[in-house]
Amino acid sequence: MLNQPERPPLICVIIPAFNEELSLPKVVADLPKALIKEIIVVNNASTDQTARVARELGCRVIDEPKRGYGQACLAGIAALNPQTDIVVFIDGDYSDHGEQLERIISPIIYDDYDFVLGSRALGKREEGAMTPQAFWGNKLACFLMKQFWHASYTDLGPFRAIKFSALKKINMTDTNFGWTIEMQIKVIEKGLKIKEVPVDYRKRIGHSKISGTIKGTILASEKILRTIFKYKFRKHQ
Ligand SMILES: Nc1nc2c(ncn2[C@@H]2O[C@H](COP(=O)(O)OP(=O)(O)OP(=O)(O)O)[C@@H](O)[C@H]2O)c(=O)[nH]1
Ligand SMILES: [Mg+2]
Repeated sequence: MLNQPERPPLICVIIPAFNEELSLPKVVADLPKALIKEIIVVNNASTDQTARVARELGCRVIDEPKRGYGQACLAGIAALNPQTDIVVFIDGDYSDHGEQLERIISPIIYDDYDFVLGSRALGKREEGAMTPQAFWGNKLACFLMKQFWHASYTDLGPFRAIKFSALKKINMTDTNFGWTIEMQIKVIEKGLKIKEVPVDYRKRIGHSKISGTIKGTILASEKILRTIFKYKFRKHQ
């Protein structure tokens, strides 16, 4: 595994968080700490006590004043310990099941996968956890990735793991809703070893910011489609 079998892999978790003071304690409590070197909470211009709560939970807090899901993830990556082997992303709203982290990292550790996507389509979804527009929007995005890249994704889920070396190769740039699909397209284009595993999903704690609002749904759908076509039709250097 990871070319360094003499030591256990160094695993860091990045949690992008915008006003998640209520859910963060549960997210952090469920993560299997014995497997994790560090949890980085990126406080994305929160107006609540997200940063204080995260610090009290023993997380490293990075402040990112510029809003955006991808912006927060990029700030987390920039703060990673250079020795990191595996980077895990998980949402801060307690929708993902952090206790399933081992499912996400095991294929990297034992089977040398580069990227593992937690698929909510393959796992159990609590009723109402995903809005129909999010579910079908993701299905459409996966269908287009199949047509354009022969990809066999079933979801654009946020709970995912990637080797740090692979993450450096794909040079992520999206600052908001295109983040998850950018990563999925780029790992294919780089010829990396990809696997999906089932993960469960439940209703978020706190207020919905994207999929539960009309504006969020339109903006996210538009951005996801635009990202697909941008990578499909851009000129290859
Ligand atoms: N919406 C949003 N989320 C952010 C931002 N920065 C960080 N996040 C975090 O990104 C994660 C995903 O955002 P969510 O609002 O849960 O997005 P979603 O899961 O698509 O939709 P809902 O759960 O329905 O709101 C959460 O942990 C947020 O706190 C941001 O600028 N906007
Ligand atoms: Mg959510």
